[in-house]
Amino acid sequence: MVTTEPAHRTLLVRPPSPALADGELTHLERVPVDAALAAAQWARYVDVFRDLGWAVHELPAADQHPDGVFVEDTVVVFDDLVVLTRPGALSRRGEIESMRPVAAATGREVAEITEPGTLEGGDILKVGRTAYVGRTLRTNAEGAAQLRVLLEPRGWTVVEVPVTKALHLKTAVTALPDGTVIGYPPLVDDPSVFETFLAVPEAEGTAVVVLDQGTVLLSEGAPGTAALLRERGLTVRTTPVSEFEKLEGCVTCLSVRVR
Ligand code: CIR
Repeated sequence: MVTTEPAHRTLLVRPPSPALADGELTHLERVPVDAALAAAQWARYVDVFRDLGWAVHELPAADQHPDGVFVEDTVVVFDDLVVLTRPGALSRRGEIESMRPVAAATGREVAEITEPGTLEGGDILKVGRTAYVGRTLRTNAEGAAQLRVLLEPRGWTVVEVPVTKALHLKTAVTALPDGTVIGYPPLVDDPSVFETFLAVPEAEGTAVVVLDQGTVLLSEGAPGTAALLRERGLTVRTTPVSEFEKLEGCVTCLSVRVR
């Protein structure tokens, strides 16, 4: 049987700013960033999805926002609800403006985190109907509370997770297609908050994007994690994101997957 992949999955992305090297840093030391390499890595990352039949929606470049490429932090999708965030990093607040029309164009209901709440998408990990919300320097109690008010009536369970060793919750943990939470132990405050937890051997291995029930996308910088996940029967695709990892980014934060 021949099946054609309908473009019912849309990838929201924004090209890297020429000022990427000036992006925010919280836990890492600043090191030189190769802007040309970053642009090439970004294009390769987008191609992974394009080749799989995803529709790609490219947001306008936001050259004045060094961290604008990390679109995951600005919007989070829950079923038919799109939540525009309010970044905790002041330098990132302006990224929301250009995301507003994109959120509206999804045709879904749009809600927005408002002052004094702050919340960044990197702090939201969805596992089944549970939304784990990292409490970090970027996502405050009020932001988490506003999200809870939006999600609980829609049948979501909201679990707040203290995060002190990583920028975002999803810098420390993400989830495999079967819901197993994976993380790099030195970055995880308390793995027992998750129903299941699998330790991976590299910090770069904590972030996976679920491409389908049997396939994940992982940083090229995590060969040990790739081997571990393959042993579990997963197909692992890898892509280089070293220039974004220097800015505390990863494979999840370079896009928002609308499906
Ligand atoms: C920041 O500190 O905001 C950026 N340099 C990195 C954001 C990474 N976002 C993410 O993992 N969701």
